[in-house]
This record gives sequence, structure tokens and C-alpha cells, in this order.
Amino acid sequence: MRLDYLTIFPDYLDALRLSLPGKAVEKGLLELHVHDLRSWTHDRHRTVDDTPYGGGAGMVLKPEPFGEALDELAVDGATVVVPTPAGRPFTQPLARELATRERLVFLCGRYEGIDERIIDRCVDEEISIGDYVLSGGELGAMVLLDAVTRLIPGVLGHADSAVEDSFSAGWLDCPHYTRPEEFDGQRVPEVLLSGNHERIRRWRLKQSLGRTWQRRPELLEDLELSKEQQQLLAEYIREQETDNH
Ligand code: 9D3
Repeated sequence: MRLDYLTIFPDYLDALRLSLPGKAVEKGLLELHVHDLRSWTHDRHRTVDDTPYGGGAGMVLKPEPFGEALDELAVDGATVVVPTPAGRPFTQPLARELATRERLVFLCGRYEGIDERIIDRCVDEEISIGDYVLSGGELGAMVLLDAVTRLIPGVLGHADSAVEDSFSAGWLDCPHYTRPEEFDGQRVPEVLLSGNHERIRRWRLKQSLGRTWQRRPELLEDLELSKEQQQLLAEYIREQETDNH
């Protein structure tokens, strides 16, 4: 997989080299190219932005530098992605879809955004990472990049298999504990010390389903629970109700 990244803050992306996508690059599973948008300007001040037609506050990123950059970078059926708060909500299924593409090009917006003619002509996906306001597209693109690259086969080790993950299953993760058995008067749940793998599996599944029911009930609506899963969730809810009385 090859990823290209167009930004006016190329240094921002250095953090990626330290993390999972960086490891994928070292392993030769991923090519990561960060480009300074100003390389495709021709004036003395390397201008990338201008005032908006129609007036109003802020600046808009000019179309020409993106246009010229994409003439070079968006070849061979590359998918062009713009992180934007007005985009399609990012989810694990969308991450899986992007992970099937051989080439992705991310355009990072700043100020009020990118001239819409670039979006109309060159962009395949506009994606939002959530309903809050960031100051630019770089962090959004880094989030997309991280979620996508960890799905490339070979990027994750066995211990951290993407298959077993929370959200891959469609529900939240169970709680985790490590030594010591007692910390500040709080004991690790007894079942986890029992060595009974079947009991442990059922406890973890029950915690996952129970937490999802408490914290993200809308996730359960999209799931077809097995008989066992329904039973464990019913137990969790019943225990919760007894606790509250
Ligand atoms: C001040 C301009 N805002 C008017 C309502 C619009 C706006 C434009 C650009 C707000 C934020 C941004 C910068 N954010 C991103 O580029 C961004 C983003 C986000 O802010 N939230 C969630 N996902 C994303 S992906 C890119």
C-alpha cells in the first residue's frame, strides 16, 4: 500500500514515523510519502491560500497547488481522501474498505477549507473523524491513516490481532487486569484467577456485552446476538438491576 499526504505542515506527520504506521514502513508493508503543498506554488511567497469569494472571515486553500500536486500523485487509480468535519462519519467498516485500496492520497485542509472545485473534480471520499472541531485536517488524516494501516496484513503482531478487537466484533472491549492481585484495596475479579478458561471466556463476553448495553446501547441494535450472548447480557442486566435496589 502507498499513502501520500499533502499538507502545509509536513513536520506534523513526523509523529507517524514513531508509531504503528512507521513500523509498517520499516517492514516494507507500507510506503508513506509526506509532501509540502507549497512545493506546488510558483510565486515568491509560496502562497497556498486566498480570501473567500462572497466575503466572510478566514481563508480558503487555493485550487492550483492541489491540482498540480494531484496531477503528479493521483495516478494509477489512487483514492483521494479529504478529512473534513462535513464528511462521511469514519467507522471501522470504512477503515476496512480503505484498507483494500492500493494507493490513498490525503489532502489536509487548513483555515476554512479547500476550494470546492478540487473536491468536485479530484476527491473520492470526504471523511469526518467525529463531531467536534479540530483546527485542521492533519490530525484527521493521521487518525484515518492509523486505523487503515493496522489492517494491512502483517502490520500487527499475533498478540494484537485486529480480528479479536473491540469494534471488529461490533461491541466494546471487556476490562483488563494485570499484577498485583490487590491494588489499593481493590481485588482482581476472582474468575480471572481461576484458571478456568471457559468461565473466563464467558465472563469477558458478558462484560463486553454489558458495557456495550450501558455505554453504547445503539451498537447493540445492529447486532444479531447468539443464544449464549443473549443469555449473558440478560444476566448482566439482571445483576445490574439487583445492584440498584
Ligand atoms: C471555522 C470553520 N468551521 C465553520 C463551522 C468549519 C471548519 C472547517 C475546518 C471546522 C474545522 C475545520 C478543520 N477540521 C478538519 O479539517 C477536520 C475535522 C474536524 O474538525 N472534525 C472532525 N473530523 C475532521 S477531519 C478534518
